[in-house]
Amino acid sequence: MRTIKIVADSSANLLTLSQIPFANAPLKMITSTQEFIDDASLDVEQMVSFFETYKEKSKTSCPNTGDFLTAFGDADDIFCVTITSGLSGCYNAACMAKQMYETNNPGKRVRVIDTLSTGPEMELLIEKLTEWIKSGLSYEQILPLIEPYQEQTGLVFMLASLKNFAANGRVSPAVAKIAGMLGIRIVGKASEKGTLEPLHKCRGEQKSVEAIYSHLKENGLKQGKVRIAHCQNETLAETLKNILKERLPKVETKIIKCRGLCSYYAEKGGLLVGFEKF
Ligand code: X90
Repeated sequence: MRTIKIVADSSANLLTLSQIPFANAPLKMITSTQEFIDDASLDVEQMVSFFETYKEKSKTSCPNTGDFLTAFGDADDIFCVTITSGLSGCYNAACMAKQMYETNNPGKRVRVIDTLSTGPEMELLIEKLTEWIKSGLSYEQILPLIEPYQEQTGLVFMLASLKNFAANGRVSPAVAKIAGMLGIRIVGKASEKGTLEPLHKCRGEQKSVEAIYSHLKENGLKQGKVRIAHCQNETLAETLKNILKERLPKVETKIIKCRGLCSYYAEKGGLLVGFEKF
């Protein structure tokens, strides 16, 4: 029997999977004096509090090739799920790791998947991969199913600030300015190219939740799955969950806490919503 493993960078907010061998390749949040590694040992709440008051420069860095090789371990067949190549070097590092792994271990295979997204949309794909593997499909049978499934999922989010996006040159200063205004929440989506696309400026959280709901509905959600990742905003995540329960009772919703990377960019209060377009 060939062993199958799923590997994901830490932006997927997953540390373990209960049914399938899994490894997390951690990103890092870096300041001039400290490094936060986004693995199981990270105290996310402490990190968020730290960045709330930290005024100096900070940045993030993706796992390197070696980190991905460590995550691959010695599995025969690997699905390696990464954050969008439009905003991070993760995908490239994973591709280099794939080349080395396959060269050094003839017969072993790695499929690197650029999700053009992050967080809960990555989680949906990982759940789907798990489902396929558990149902007995082989690696070869699963490969052609991945892209069509990716086309059926989306990511919408609500952020109170784009401070860390702007600081790292991942969004234009003009967009960051809007998101910095008191009480204004930016609702946006992952674009087709895997970049941040602002959709609405909302006054207050309740309006932003309604904007998220409308987006889900307009993009085809009827009975599919929704995964809500939040950065210390359980209340708003619950609000959205209740709206979905009431208006689209067939939808199955799960709430997740952001780990380090998503928390760093989403900042306190931020919400990321992965959904199926059916
Ligand atoms: O390589 C690195 O240093 C990581 C850079 C990651 C930048 C994006 C993180 C996004 C976190 C915030 C809202 C979602 C925006 C999604 C756009 C595709 C989550």
